[in-house]
Amino acid sequence: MVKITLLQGDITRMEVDAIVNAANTTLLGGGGVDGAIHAAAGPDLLAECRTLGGCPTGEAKVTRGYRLPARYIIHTVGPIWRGGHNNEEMLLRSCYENALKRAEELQIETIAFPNISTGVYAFPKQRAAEIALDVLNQYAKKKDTTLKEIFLVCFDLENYQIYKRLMNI
Ligand code: AR6
Repeated sequence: MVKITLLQGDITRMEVDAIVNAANTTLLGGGGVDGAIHAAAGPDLLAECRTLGGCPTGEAKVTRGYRLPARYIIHTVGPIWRGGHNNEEMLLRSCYENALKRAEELQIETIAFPNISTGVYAFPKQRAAEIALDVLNQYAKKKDTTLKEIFLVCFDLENYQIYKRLMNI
């Protein structure tokens, strides 16, 4: 069983093996959590990102964490919300699934997720939380994984309260 822990705070401060970034398809930085991660990790992160050739929506790619406490960053690209009939839900699900795949390949024990797509990309927060918890609760039942704990790090109070309600805490 993998433990799922809800927190409110800044994901760049997390002392975990990997943090997940909500990036864009260029992987060359931006605002929101992406901007905060690049600012905290330092310029060597951008240099490594330039070698990756971008990342399609729903997929995930790994870099080192540089000046972050986290050893790795798993960059995923959430869907931009365009009304809900453009495969947004499946793509958001893929972000969580593919980030977990990368974590398994790295054979790490702890990972922290932000609330992918719920900022600049405007995915409705309640629905995004339901999708994230659906994937993570399913994954938590797995026995053949090195992962021991998954942290859900909410930056804004609204997301934190949505997750608290959905997790009955
Ligand atoms: N720690 C944890 N969560 C954070 C932090 C932080 N330091 N800062 C913001 N959040 P967003 P998106 C939360 O906009 O919607 C970027 O420009 C925030 O409250 O960062 O996937 C990229 O380059 C929200 O709940 O990502 C892309 O162009 C969540 O992170 C685009 O934004 C996601 O908000 C991606 O948009």
